[in-house]
Amino acid sequence: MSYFVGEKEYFKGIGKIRFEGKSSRNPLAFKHYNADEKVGDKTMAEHLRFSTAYWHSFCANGSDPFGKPTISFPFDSSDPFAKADAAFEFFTKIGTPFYAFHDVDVFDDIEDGRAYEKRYQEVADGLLARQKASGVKLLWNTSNMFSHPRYMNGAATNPDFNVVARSAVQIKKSLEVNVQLGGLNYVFWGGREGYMSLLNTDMKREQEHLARMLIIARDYARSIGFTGKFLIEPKPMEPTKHQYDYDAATTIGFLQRFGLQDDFACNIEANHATLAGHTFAHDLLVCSDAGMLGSVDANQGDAQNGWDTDEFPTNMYDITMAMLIVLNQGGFGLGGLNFDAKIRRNSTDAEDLFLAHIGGMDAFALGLKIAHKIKEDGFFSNFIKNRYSSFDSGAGKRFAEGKMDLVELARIGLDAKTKQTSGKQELLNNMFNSYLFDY
Ligand code: XUL
Ligand code: CO
Repeated sequence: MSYFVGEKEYFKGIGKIRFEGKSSRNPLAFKHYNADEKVGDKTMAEHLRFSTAYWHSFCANGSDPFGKPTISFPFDSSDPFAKADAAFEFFTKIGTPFYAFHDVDVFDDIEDGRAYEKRYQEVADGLLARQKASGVKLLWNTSNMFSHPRYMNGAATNPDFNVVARSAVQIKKSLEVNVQLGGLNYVFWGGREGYMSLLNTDMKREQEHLARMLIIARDYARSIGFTGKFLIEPKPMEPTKHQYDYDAATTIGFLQRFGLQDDFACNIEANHATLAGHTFAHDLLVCSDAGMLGSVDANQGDAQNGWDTDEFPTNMYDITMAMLIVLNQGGFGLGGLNFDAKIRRNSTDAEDLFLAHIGGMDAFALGLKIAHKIKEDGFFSNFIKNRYSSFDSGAGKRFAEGKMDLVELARIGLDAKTKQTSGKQELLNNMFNSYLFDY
């Protein structure tokens, strides 16, 4: 595998990032992520399926509502092929086997729909060549239908049909590119699919239009040979005040209502789950329980801020809980761990992007190892199982299986002896810490 496919090396002075083990003090080495090391019956690379996000790593320049760009790239940002060369150099040096992008991350957006299609195709051909040269694969692509001013009132949920139709240009072309690049999933994140005021919004109609768009996108993609999963990425708000894909439970209900549950699953982003007032683990488990946990946008928010800070993940408690849920469902399937995360605005050294990914990959590798041990030991799963054991036999079992009516249940209740049973939360917290910190 070559480290870079272009003529030029962009990240000079930084070589392939290698595993050196936990005693290493080399900041540009992995302490836990050892791609070929087995955890249970799979290698770490097979379990974790890391992906680099194009938009944060090669597009976001540090500008925010208060300030200008701070981050300068080692490539000409207006040249999509130079950008792609730098991106694939980065993927191969850091060792993320997958990547993900929006259409307008890989080339500058074009107003004219036909010119947009033509340019996207040229760039897609270039991406395919780089995928082949490097072995890096497409975890998912998506269409950015939230940045352009035409989408200020929504894309598929826009009250103006012409805007809905223009958004279809992007979806259709992105699906064609996905099939060409062998994408495993296709993502819909509806940043503007929601409302700011009910005084100007027909919510029912907008949601029905959104479902129509998902249905016809699914049908078209299947007709051109897409065999992967469609993923909806829930987020409660930001940029819209109220987004229709609020959280995992809302999204799953929506998909089931329109009969989309077999083709679609969720892409759960940690910082979106916390914005919805949940934990990362909560939204993961809601999806997993429904058989609809497709993939993860790995990041974390800031406990004191009420917005999407998209920080690289470092919180071992959250990460270990996440990996436990993924292991319990037997892995990611077609999904993976996509670092939808950005370096801070004042992290301006070229190596900072590498350090950020190393931290995230090491944290998930460590979380995987701990979660594997927790699963093997079975302490928590046995505790939970025992807690519900009164439903495993006799009357409790008949109730759970739907073989008991309310009259019989109440009759049993008249003589039932209820007792206090401790939930043992402190014991469980202490046990979890003992796994995390190995004591
Ligand atoms: C926005 C977000 C998006 C999606 C893809 O909060 O997470 O980048 O992941 O559109
Ligand atoms: Co995301």
